[in-house]
Amino acid sequence: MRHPTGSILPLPTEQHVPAGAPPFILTSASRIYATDAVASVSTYLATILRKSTGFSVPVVTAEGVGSAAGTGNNDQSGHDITLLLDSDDKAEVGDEGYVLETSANGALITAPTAAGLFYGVQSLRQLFPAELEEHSVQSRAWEAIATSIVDRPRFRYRGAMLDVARHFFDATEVCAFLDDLALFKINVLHLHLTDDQGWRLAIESRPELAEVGGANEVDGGPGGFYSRDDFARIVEHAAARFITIVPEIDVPGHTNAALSALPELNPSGKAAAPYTGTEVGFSSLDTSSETTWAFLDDVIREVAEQTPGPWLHFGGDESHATDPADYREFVARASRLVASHGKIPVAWHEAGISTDLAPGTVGQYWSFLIPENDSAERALSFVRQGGSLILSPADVAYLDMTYDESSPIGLSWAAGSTSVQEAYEWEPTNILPDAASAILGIEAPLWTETVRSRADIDYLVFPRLLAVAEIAWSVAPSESTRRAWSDFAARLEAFGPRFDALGIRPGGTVST
Ligand code: TNX
Repeated sequence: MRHPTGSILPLPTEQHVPAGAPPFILTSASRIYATDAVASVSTYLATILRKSTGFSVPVVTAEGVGSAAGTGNNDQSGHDITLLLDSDDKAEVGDEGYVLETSANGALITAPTAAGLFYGVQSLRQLFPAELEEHSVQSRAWEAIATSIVDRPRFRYRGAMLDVARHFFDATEVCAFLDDLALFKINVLHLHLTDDQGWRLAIESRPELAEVGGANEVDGGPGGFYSRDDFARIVEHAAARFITIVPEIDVPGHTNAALSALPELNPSGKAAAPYTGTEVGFSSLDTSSETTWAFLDDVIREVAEQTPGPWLHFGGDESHATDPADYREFVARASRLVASHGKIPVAWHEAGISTDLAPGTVGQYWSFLIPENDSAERALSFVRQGGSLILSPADVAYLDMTYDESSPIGLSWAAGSTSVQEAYEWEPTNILPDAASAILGIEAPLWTETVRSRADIDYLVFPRLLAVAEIAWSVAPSESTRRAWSDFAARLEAFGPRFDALGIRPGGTVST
């Protein structure tokens, strides 16, 4: 299959392309019809359309906006786009799905929620020529193939993670990353905010954490941190794209930056030396010290205050410098602390060693497709304690792995390199079959030991994130013949010009 027209990533649940039907055409007379209730989605769409078409694309927010495309309601013409909230769709498309129809009569997106309309907008975007994504006005015709789509996500949690601790990326860079994630219907960005090399979020009650602990990164660069305003900007930018920010404060290991900023956290009373290497597993909070718990209470309270989303991640990975019995007690107490500040605790799967976690604590699994050591047991422990699971199998979902031996950046500890095909061809429910119904969703983490710039991020994230996005959004392979590598690879190849227009230089090559 070569260069399919009207193809969309991630694959929609159902798509019909009527043979020979004339396309929808966006013109200088086109308008967006929508109600005020979805103003954020209509202005978002208008902004995207205006930038490359140069058309004015006014948003018309009349009440009782037409109930069908091109019926002539509200003077709509065949060149207009209508965004319509319709709760009747809910049974068919759930909370985040949508129905999209394009034809010579107009473009119509209906959905029960604004989020659903937003995802419909992402699909509509991909029906136009790639030049739609350019940042300057392009002179060409703007046709979208006639098609009808009914679409809904498979998983509730469709995540990416950015490690801003090993190398710092400022709020502007994170917002640009959010813009790209939105295209693929990703709805969570997990920010790994603290690690041995850096503490990246200002904590008002403990200013040294960010001011001292943030002034470093891997290889000794300047680092940096988010002020409260910066973080609010990220949260807001994400919310406008229906993306939830999940902040992570990694404890009790991965804490050298905190230990270097606050002398009182060290049993010796002396600040630890800053760390700019890439080893893991050497630092630990003093788990039995009430000074540690007073610090954690301040931090978790302030992070929870700045987080509108339901989840707060407290890490818990690779705490090799913490005594095992202390670790067990620590993660139980930390989960309760997070819950006491009104958030659902999330932790890496190691924390499942505790049977006393706050009920409902979510586990993030990062072992392999075939679980190593006792990782399956630890992951299942979250489910037994009323929690669900986020799956990030490192051998296929870790975006910081190299593609192959020729990749200039990336790591390879997770069973070697990860090709685009390997990133695509895995099925979440096969990893821990006993917990298949407890899967909240999947997440692709980008650790940044070797990642220094936006270009580095793009190289490792794209196109593999699209593979993970399709696993998270689209139906299981058993339910559609199109949910297969050959079909995905053809759609990815057709997407190439869109990466160019977006200014993204992807890393992996795809051979079909
Ligand atoms: C393991 S995965 C880590 C990180 C590293 C990553 C590098 C996990 C929970 N911890 O500290 O950055 O490997 O791939």
